[in-house]
Amino acid sequence: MAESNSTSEAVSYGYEGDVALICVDNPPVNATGIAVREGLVKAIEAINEEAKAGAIAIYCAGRTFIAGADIREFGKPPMAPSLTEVVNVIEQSKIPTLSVLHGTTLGGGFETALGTHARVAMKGAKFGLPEVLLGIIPGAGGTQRLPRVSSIAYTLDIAVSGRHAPVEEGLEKGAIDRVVEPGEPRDIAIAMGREVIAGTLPTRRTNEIDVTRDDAAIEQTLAMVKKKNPHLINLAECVEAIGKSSLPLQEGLKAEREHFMVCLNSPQRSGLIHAFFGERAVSNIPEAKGDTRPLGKIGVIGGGTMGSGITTSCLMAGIPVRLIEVQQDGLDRGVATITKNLDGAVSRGKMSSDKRDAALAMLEPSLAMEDLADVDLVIEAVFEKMEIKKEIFGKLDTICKPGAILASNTSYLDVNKIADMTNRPQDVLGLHFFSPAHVMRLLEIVQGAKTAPDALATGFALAKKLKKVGVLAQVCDGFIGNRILGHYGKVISYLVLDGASPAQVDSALEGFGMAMGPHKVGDLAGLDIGYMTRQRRKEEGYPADERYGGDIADRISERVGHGRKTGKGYYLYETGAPVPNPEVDAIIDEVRAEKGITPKDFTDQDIVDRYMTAFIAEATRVVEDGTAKRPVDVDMVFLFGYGFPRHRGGPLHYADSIGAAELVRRIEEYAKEDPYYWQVPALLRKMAEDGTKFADMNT
Ligand code: T1G
Repeated sequence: MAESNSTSEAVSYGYEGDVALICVDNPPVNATGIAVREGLVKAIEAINEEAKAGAIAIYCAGRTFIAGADIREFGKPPMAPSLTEVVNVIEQSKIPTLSVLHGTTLGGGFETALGTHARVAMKGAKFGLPEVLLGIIPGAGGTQRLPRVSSIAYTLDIAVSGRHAPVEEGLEKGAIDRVVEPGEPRDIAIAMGREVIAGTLPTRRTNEIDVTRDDAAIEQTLAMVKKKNPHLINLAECVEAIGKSSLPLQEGLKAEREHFMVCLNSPQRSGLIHAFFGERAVSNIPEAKGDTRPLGKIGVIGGGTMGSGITTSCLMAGIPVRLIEVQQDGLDRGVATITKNLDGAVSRGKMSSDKRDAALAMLEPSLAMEDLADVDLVIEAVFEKMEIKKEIFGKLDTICKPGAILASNTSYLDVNKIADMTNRPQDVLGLHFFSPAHVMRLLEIVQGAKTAPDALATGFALAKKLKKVGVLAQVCDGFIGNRILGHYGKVISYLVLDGASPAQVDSALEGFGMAMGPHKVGDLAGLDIGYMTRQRRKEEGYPADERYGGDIADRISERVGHGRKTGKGYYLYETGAPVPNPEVDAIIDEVRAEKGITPKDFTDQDIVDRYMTAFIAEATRVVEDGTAKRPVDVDMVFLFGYGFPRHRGGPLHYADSIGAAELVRRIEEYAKEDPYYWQVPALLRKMAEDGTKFADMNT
């Protein structure tokens, strides 16, 4: 323990002269679990009892001041004292209290600091109230105390965005009282305690400060959040709570608690916290640990959309890239796209112009594949034709140095076949990026049958360097994401064949939380991509019993256009905003007539239920056959690669809210129409029988 008297396994206190010191030491981020809460209360009470100190300074050991409540406790029965009670005890201490902030003081951590009478922060540290990112709101006084030391407007900014703010900004806004040079938290605690005693560091008790109402800011923010995020109930609850800060403090805290409990009990909280831990869980696997190979310099083959996006991502992470193209004009186009991507990052405030210049300086374009002789890892991002990839990997096998990793960005082709084109299959794996590759965070890391463990671990090391979410996938057509997309994409075509309009399907799924309906997505990406895939599959031969749902889409591509890039597809784009295209209705009627289909009425809920049941069925098979390691890996693929609504946690987290028995019932009902497409996965039937949930498989 850092101090001589421990009041719990995570908190101790001691004295330096007339400054009392309370140290919180609860790795990894000093979250306010029960030991911290109990320890803080006992320490404050003991010091006031002993009455030997003129000031009490709270500091933390380790990498950061308290980074929040312990998220792992959510959903479990609450244990007293609550953090709200702890913060009240700190604030009501007769002896003045202060806190020393370093690292990232977040959520309940910053609320604890707001209970102290002065907040001193180290230069470069950050603070925030990110609870809304977890589907909740600040629940230990943040919505009531920050307006008192700063303003309602600033509290709305910080608490509704959930952003991490620099302490220097907080100083300007009154949230922080002093910013000091970085140093040992304990030393700073002693010095600042002495300043409180000397009166050179002023103290303020928020329960003695009234709030200036700002109803305009409240109303304006309420309107904004309801428009921007209609699915997230917690944002409005947060704004309402902040609006009650003009009440006396204890009444305001009570009101905050009521708003907090509405959110805590919502499925959104469960989904967003699953997303928080899931993002970390996917790389917390044995395959991602252990020895890795160097990542000093990377080669990228292909300067098209994907190759230039991948190159941009590596350059932004500070990794030099040698970009290979076969023609000068292709190479020039690639360099121009990369330059545009980097300029976009600067204009979006994602990087400084100096960093952009430095990144560009690390780009070495070349027409000679031989220039890849000294790179540590090559990412092939050329046309999705197996013959082309086999030829390239055959050459790389002779050009690249021993131990260099050879990766393909293929989105569905067999990585094992590619590996067999080389004498080094142990160096080969798939690194499937998602377009735009310098923006989308998902990276499917595809393990070949012979991929060496250190090569696979290096794939995860690269994901971390690129700040991507690396998910392990096994080889199959489409790996995890595209395989499941390929399945549920069919149910969308069946819905339109059987009676729904493309616009109704889009609107129903956007109401479920999808950022954009599938037909709008198709128009945006280009309908020709799906058209070519369907023709390829036709050549390979669809299963005889499979109901072909592509006739409508085929005729749209053949007669109308490929979406936005040709000015029309499912929608018309003359005015910019998408308008349903009447030509499509004529095609739909024509195909239904040819197939003798009498259109049925579907409610929006019918559409969501069929879509999600198909989605979950294939996702279950992907877990069942081991293509994905666990349900959480499938969830993260769709949160970080496909725009699945984050507050739903992902398709299999959402499946647990429906239950396996109901899902089996639905599939059996739908199977009466189409027994080939609607089949119950064995795993799902077993779950229905034994009551297990997907969450039980995520350990
Ligand atoms: N509770 C429990 N575990 C946490 C945690 C938390 N609040 N924050 C981080 N961890 C774990 C994380 O799972 C990982 O564990 C390890 O710490 C390192 O985290 C009442 C109710 C602080 C910026 O939302 O944003 O307070 O995988 O890998 O990239 O109003 O963690 O090693 O086993 O992310 O350096 C509000 C969430 C909570 C902050 C550090 N606080 N955490 O990032 O490391 S709600 C938050 C973060 C609340 C009050 C309400 C980040 C970080 P493991 P890491 P990092």
